[in-house]
Amino acid sequence: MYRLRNWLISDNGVSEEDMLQNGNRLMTGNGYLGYRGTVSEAEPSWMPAVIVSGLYDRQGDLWREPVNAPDCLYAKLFVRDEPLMASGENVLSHEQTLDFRYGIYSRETSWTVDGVSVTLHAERITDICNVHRLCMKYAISADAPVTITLKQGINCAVHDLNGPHLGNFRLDKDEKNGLLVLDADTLEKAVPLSVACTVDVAGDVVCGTEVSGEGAFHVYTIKADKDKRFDFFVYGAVYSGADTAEDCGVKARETALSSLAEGWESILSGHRKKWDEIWLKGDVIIEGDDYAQHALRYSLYHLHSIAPRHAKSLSVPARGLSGQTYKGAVFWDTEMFISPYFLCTEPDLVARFIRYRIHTLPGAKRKASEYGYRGAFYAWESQESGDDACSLFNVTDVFTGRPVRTYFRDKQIHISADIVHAIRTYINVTGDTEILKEGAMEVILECARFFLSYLYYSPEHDRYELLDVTGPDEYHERVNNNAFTNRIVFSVFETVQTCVDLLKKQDGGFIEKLFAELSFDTDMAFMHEVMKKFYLPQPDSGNVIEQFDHYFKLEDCSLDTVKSRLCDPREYWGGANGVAGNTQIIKQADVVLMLVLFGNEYSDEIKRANLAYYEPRTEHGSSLSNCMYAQLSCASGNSEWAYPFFIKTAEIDITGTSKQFAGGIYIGGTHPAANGGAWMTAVQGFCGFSMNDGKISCKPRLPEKWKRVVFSVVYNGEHIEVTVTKDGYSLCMK
Ligand code: IFM
Repeated sequence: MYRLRNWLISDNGVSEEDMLQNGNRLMTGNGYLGYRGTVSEAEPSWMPAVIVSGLYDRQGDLWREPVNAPDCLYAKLFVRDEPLMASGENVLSHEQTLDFRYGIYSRETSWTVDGVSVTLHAERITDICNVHRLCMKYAISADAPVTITLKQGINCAVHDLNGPHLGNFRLDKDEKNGLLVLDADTLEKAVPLSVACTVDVAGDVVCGTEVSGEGAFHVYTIKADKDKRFDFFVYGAVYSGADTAEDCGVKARETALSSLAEGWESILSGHRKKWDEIWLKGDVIIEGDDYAQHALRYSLYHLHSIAPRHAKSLSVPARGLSGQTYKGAVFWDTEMFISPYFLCTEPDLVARFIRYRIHTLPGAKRKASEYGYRGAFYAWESQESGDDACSLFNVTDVFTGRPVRTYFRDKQIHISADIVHAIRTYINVTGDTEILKEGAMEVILECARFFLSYLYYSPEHDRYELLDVTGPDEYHERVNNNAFTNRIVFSVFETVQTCVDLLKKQDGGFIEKLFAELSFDTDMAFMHEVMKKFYLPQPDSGNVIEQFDHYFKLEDCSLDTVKSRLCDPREYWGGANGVAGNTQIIKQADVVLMLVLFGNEYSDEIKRANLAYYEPRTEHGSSLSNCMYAQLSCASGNSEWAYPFFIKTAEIDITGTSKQFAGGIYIGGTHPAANGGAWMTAVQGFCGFSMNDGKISCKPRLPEKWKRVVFSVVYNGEHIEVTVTKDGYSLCMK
């Protein structure tokens, strides 16, 4: 069972299910590597993983997914050839803990063997200073004489969802330095990956080496006894051809050896210092509500542990670096749910996300043309090239085991508009128009062009419409005039106009040249025509906005009724045969999301009417949903109603109770979008914080329990501390 206190989260579970959950709950990461919170002797079925950001591979015709590197911190104890496992029957006590202030994972396990108790205390970090580095302290003690064997090294027996992904293994040993280096190549594109490790051990131990199909290991014989402790310090390194043009093996070797020379204490102290700096900019203090405080900080920890500070152009996958779920792909989650926090605290990270979209523009153009459109249709599930990793059959029917045709890839056209929305918000807040010249202006124009070629002119209504789309509510596919999609696409056209005007003032030559290169003049003229007659669904007489054409005509039954129709708890609710498809039950915030994003265009009355209508009809089957209901509720004056939605969002990776399967496909992992949603709700929702039109403001509407909230933002390059109470707010330069 897990326990949360201050900056610590612990769990003492040993079942396979616990191991799986703790892999997410206790994970450490540094934006480049994600190391799951599994014990170091983990069986492959417990899903240990070292996920390398930006490196993907495909096995045969299975789904492309991120590469799980061989584990260089692998370690397993034996007494008389019997392994000591966290799940063993001879376990006396076991606990794993994550210190999420500093990203330090630790575990303490005691076993009894023939009346002798053996204790292991291990600590490890995914170094936030040198992102290629993994380090572990592994301390063994016993209360009586016993001979213990430790097998430590590079373990290749990793569990892949759709693997394996590596081949052409080459091993290099450097006995003098106790170094093991394993080089391998990915199967699909032969991208090199190298892993190295070396060990520093104080005390009287005998060391041998073991090389097998499972990997390369040092094998230590330890004569343990009362009052003796054996401290092993393991220094590992990972490099891939996706992040360096240099020889990965050489780099991994150098990093492992330089870490050995530097030593655990110094590395740990640098790592802590960097985390202190991160929290200085990124922390949020909530006074009066300890649980909310810990849960929010824990959410922010997860965001920081995947933030790609090491790369100029990289984004974050929907399940962070917690595994291979969702193909390690980048979704709209980044732009709509994760970017707002970083935009206020470390805007450089948002620039990196935008550059990733600039860099993947060719993939988006290929996708548009594949479907017969012009411009840029971004991947629903994007990997390193921007080609869509989303399969046409993205869920499995639980009854037949057959793939189900889904339309996420083909019809969630709002993805291109979400990206433009994020660019526009970035420019509004930072004033950094250079990014437009780096390629973001081209992204905006190509996205606009895509929508201009996608839309439909309805002669009957004399208006432009968007037909055959899927909105955020994925249970209703291929609908017409999804209110959210129409509004956000309209905002793409508005953004074109705003950014063109801005650049004309700053550097007219640039925009003229770009228009000429892209032959955009005709599109621009057409866009102006379209804007005059673009259809934006409006509230009805009861102030409710219909989610899409004829949504109100669908069966209006309760969530419980729909649930009662399920024949299997893992059944997929959407698509042609799903239980929700022909009803008004929706998966996640859709109209509500639109009202949050474009809040200043709608009255509180409209906001309240839509909340009241849609919430009982929402499953919240996506982790992206609760935070939007919470924010809209705050914006329309009801913080108490919002509070439980906030808690559900902030605790999602603590409780681990979110959906683990979508129609037979494993979707577990961490939830960065919800982590970002927790921040949005606390800061933008409860504090009513906004940074718009050159000024910062707050409209406090704190929940009853909250006395004071303190957070930092970067504005015009300055760090500002914002303090919000029930009665007002103050700003202070840091
Ligand atoms: O992007 C989301 C989507 O909105 C709902 N399904 C999960 C995706 C990844 O988080």
